[in-house]
Amino acid sequence: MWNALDVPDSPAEPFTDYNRWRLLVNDGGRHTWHYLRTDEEVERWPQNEVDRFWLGLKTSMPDLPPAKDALDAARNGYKFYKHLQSHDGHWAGEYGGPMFILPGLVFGTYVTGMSFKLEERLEMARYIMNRAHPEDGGWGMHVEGHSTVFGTALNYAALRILGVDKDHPVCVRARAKLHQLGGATSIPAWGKFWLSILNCYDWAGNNPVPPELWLLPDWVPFHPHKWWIHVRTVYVPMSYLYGVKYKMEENDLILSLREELYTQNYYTIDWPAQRNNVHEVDMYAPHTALFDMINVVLSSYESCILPPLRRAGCDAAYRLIVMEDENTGYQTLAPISKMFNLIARAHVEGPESTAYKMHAIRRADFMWVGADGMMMTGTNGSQVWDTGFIAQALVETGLANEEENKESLIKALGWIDQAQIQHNPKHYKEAYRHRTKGAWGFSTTEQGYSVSDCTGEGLKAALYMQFNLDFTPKLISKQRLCDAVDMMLTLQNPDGGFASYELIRGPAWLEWLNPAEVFGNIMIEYNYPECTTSVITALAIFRKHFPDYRKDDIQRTIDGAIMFLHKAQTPEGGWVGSWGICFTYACQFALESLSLVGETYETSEYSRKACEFLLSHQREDGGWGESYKSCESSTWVEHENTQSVQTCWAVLALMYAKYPHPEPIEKAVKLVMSRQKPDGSWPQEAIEGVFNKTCAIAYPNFKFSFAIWMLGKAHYYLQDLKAKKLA
Ligand code: LAN
Repeated sequence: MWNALDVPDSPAEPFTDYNRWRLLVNDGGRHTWHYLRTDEEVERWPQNEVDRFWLGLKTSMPDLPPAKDALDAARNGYKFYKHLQSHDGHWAGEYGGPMFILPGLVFGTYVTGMSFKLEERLEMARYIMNRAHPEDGGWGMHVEGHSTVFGTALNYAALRILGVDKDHPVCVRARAKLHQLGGATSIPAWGKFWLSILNCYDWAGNNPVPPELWLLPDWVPFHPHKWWIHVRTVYVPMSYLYGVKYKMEENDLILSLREELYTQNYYTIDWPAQRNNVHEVDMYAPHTALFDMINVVLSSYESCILPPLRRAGCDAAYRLIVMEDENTGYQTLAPISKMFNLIARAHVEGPESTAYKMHAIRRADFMWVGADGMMMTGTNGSQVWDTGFIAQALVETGLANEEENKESLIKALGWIDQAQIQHNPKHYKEAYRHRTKGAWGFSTTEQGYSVSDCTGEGLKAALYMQFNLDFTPKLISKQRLCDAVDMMLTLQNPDGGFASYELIRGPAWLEWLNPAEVFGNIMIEYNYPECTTSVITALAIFRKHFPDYRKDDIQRTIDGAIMFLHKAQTPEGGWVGSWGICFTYACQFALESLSLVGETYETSEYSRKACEFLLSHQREDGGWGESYKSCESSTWVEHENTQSVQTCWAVLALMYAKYPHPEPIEKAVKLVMSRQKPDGSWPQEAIEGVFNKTCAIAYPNFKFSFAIWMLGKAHYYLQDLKAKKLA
């Protein structure tokens, strides 16, 4: 057990000295936060603007002369944002939002006997406290969500393990909320799983997660290699841990948690009756009858498992765990699988092994200190994504050519150059991986997963910086640009759309077997308007420079994608966003795609309908604002406040569609300019992103990149409209 943390009642002020935290950026954009304990270290390693900004400390960026016009506002925006560029050329950023990730870091660390530095523990506790729901003291699925059993039980247990006393006011309040919800028995499946690992929930209360599925021949339609990559990658270590029924040893804290988390006596709970007990506040995707039936069958198998078969299943899962670790430098695809893999490796190989040590070290890639404490991030960063957008924004707005920005562009290109993945994974087909050669991922090359749209945005950024600017070195060879194209062309699905990491591998009915009641559309890949657009716009720009390379393939791909986008438009005229909130996000992408084939407001019914749809949601103040709830229900839900980032997406969409009337755009530009602070930055507003329908996730750099992009572009767009009118 870790020693008790004596923390103040209020988490408002840092529990550590914030002047001592530093973000170390190395190895291709790797982020790790360090706490400097001695004054000597502080002197040797001064805090910089990047540290100060993300820690929420006062930056030293001066107030700027007020912007005269939209382009000037974009320029001021970049004067500020340039200071957030790291020395290696990329933009770092906080990638928080989900509230079910940090508990996993705490639990995995605890059950395997790893440790945290005291300052990390203090700030993790503070982060959790700061995120308690102001009204009821519980926690939700994500930072803006309502309190759920999932969020509350996991974060409560994490706080206690971190060392916060059960009589601390935050714990008392949270426990009351949890008990009001009926206690942890009705926690959703992934919560049951974590609590079982902690030995605070009986394995008999879980639906089976049999590792034997890995022994099925690959052609079986529901073989797990056909599942969406995130579910599959989480399922691999889960099935191993379930197979061995891993649980940590009892200790006083665990015994106490068994009392604190439940409203009834832990030892009298009817565990098998809890398997499908999920509280309605948590429920998004209820089990289907088919899934429940399968679980009945699998549960009876659990009482008479064939030990050699189970062993073989566990061995197969374990082999995949090892391959995943080796493919990703022990970070794995995302933070949930990271911690499950870590536990499995520790269980098999012990604390002296390289795997244990590497896993312990690579936890740091996900540990981010923000203004409210230390969180675990959704991936090891969003490096390519953020750098790709701002690079394109600077080139398209002409700001890239301004003398004072040239050096930053050269650095950004250098970073994008090294961020292209040039090889296929070490363990490739045998680990069920898709090609990576030529791709860009979402974060770093070491993490090494190709994503369709990250390749598109990475390629566009590279092409823009290499070909549209005369002062940049031409770092990326034609061959490598062609590799990116080849890679993207492998990802088109038969109906023309593009999914996220891979082709859609499994049948649609696999969604009926979704075990995670809290997420929707997770069992297989789906086509997304966003991903589809990033790919085909990149292909179109590539084609301008290399018109002969795979000419017919590129044309066929674009045509197919446009057909997909036509079909995906909702009857109201919008597109449902899956990775950003929500319609404004997806419309921006879809209309960019349509513009590629000359479909604009004046030439295409699809484009016109989309513009009318967007304009019907423009507010009096000129902006747009939709809630993350739009993503849950796939229907427009207004946010109580206008959002700058969404306003930028909507205006970009209208400009892609060549919307001919200036007024709505002018109004929106004014709104975004009015939100700019005197130092050129924009304040943080509501959360920007989403995944799996229900979980919001933060893209705090969007408020810079999309504002700069939109304002700079709108400046010229409005000038053109005026000129046309005069002519
Ligand atoms: C991301 C982040 C980036 C995102 C985009 C590139 C924006 C998107 O267009 C494609 C999908 C992708 C790569 C994506 C997929 C799902 C992720 C990895 C995340 C939203 C970040 C966190 C999330 C991951 C699933 C979180 C872990 C939780 C589980 C349910 C396993």
